[in-house]
Amino acid sequence: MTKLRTNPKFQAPQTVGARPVKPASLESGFWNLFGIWNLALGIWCLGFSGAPLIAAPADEEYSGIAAKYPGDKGIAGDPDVLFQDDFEREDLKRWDQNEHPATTSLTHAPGNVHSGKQALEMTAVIPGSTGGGLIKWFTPGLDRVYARFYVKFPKDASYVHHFVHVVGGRDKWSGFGKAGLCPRGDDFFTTGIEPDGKWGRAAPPGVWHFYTYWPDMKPSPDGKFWGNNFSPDTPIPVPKDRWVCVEMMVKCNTAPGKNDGEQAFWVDGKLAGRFGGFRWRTTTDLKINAFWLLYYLTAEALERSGVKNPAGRYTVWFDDVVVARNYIGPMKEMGNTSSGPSTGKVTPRPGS
Ligand SMILES: [Ca+2]
Repeated sequence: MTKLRTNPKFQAPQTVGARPVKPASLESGFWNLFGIWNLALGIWCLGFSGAPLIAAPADEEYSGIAAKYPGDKGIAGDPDVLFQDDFEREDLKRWDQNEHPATTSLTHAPGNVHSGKQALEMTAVIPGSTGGGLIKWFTPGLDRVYARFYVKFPKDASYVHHFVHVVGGRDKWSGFGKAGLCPRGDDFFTTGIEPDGKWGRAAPPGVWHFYTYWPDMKPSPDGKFWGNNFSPDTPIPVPKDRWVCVEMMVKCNTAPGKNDGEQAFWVDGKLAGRFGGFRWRTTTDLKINAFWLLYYLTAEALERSGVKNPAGRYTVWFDDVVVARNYIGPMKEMGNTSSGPSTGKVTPRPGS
């Protein structure tokens, strides 16, 4: 069932959900790929009223590709799966780009592994390094993508600057390095599922939100176009010292003149935020073409959140990445025949 209320004043993205929800809040944010930063800008918020309220597809929350593959065993062979990495190999060659090999490595520490014997470790050292980034490109590009990953922040985690992104690009790099720029509609769009520290008002690492660049985004007070923020009405804290399953979805608008694109994310298999009304592109030639497993941390990001001495070593762990055409869902435990999602640590049987 679809419930739709229109408001001619705003043609901006709005929340959509399985049931009518309050209108989304849209906040300007800060995109800083190269350390550009302006503390004076502050957080600027726009509220939207009379938003379209749309019923979301209900099946995504209850079934997914991973439910068919306990322990993710064999999931890479599913026809809807585009990419998978459980980090059990001795290299990272499944990825097309490793931006910072010196601070991106495999860990064998059992406490920091979600499944199997290995996971990915990214480290930022302030001052000195900003973390890590693994990029997987998709050729040809896609009109809808789901990306699921497990992440664990340490118990003493601090804030981050930017995090995991889905990127739309005309070519490999057209979606990267666009800090402060509004997309034209035929060149790029990006959205990241990120911990938002809310300038220190949220406990580190923060609460989950989307940080988004698209052609109809709003400018910031300085006249530049920093990513706009999309947050659930109920803040969802990013946990520390435990694994959490995060999945993001981006769906392109179906035609240049339509603003029927969407983005959504799930935490531990539960829909956490769904936002509609996006005109991601002005040509269907522009498609989603990259998944960016990003951990980007700067002294500026820590200082803006009230960290007085940002110098230090900051680590995060990733495991069990899957990118697919349809909803994936959390890893199903080995030997668990129920249809419900599992979110705990899973160790596949030997030989799996
Ligand atoms: Ca693993």
